[in-house]
Amino acid sequence: MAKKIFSGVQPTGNLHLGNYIGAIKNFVDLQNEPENNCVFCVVDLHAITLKQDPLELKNNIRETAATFIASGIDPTKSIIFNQSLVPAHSEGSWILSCIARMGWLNRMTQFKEKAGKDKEKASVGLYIYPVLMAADILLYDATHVPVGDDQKQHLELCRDIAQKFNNDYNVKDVLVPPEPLIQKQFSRIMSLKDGQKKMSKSDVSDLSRINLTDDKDKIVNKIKKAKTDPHPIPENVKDLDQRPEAENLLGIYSSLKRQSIEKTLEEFGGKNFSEFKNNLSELLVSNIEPISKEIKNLLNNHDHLDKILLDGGIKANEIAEKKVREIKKIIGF
Ligand code: AQP
Repeated sequence: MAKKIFSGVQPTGNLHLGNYIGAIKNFVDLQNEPENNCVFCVVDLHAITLKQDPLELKNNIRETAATFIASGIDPTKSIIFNQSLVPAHSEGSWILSCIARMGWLNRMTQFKEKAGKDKEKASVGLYIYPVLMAADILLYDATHVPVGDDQKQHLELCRDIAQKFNNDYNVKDVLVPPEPLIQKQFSRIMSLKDGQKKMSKSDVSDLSRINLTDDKDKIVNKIKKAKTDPHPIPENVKDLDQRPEAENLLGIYSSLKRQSIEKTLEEFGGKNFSEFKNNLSELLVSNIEPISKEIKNLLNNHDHLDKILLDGGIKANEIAEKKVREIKKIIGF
């Protein structure tokens, strides 16, 4: 069945292996099913929920677009644009913030994590971030949204907002509640330094993540230094319980090899980590180094990248603006 796909990535720098395995690699697979219609957005309006340096933000918008393309997203097949080019996202977000309930937003764990202890000082934008995300998705009638496991709760909220709008205004299916596409396995890649923490752009330690711009030497060094435990690799999945670092590294390997973790354990069960790490490094280098080189290539031509984003923005605007007009008419504007 043809799917309408929407997903976004924040241009906040340091795009990493977690973003690749949890999101971007799946974007490419979905795009390559010819019947699908895909929209991939550099969500720069989301990025400013935390303070950004203007010059860095501009660079990061281009770098995120370059990462999409270098990873295999083809602008002739998919729409690639940055969110701030399409005013309907902000307009739709305001309207939907009048549908969403405070109680729903109060339950969002990502706000709690990102706001930290001092919630009073967090931006209002950070609090209503999931409403903007709902607008992003609903404006394109997206049926499926590929995301990492950390975005599951935001997608449930998006479905609630869509259903409440349809009920409140007594309209059927004007806003389409989307299905999340979250991989069953390897949907949360963990830090290389702490198997209990998500691999994240904002981790102060660069050794905690493989950046998609890392070269061969950096990748090999980071895997060499990645935390493991003193035991050999087990032969059964259940023996990975309580061994989060081992599970994470084996998961990364399995995901890139597109095989089950059981198959990986057949290959490496009983062996020590140094042998496994050599294989993992090789696999990572063969997957990530071509992307990293292509990102650098693409970043040498800003005009080319800006044109891709602008052309994508024009196409996205046509779709999103039409939807906002439909919503405004229903509301009585
Ligand atoms: N560690 C991860 N494992 C699997 N998927 C992940 N994603 C992010 N981290 C992991 C998925 O990547 C997509 C884009 O994420 P984003 O850039 O919009 O924002 P994020 O989730 O806030 O990324 P970070 O790295 O976690 O940033 P910080 O450090 O700022 O919190 C999403 O689909 C996300 O699920």
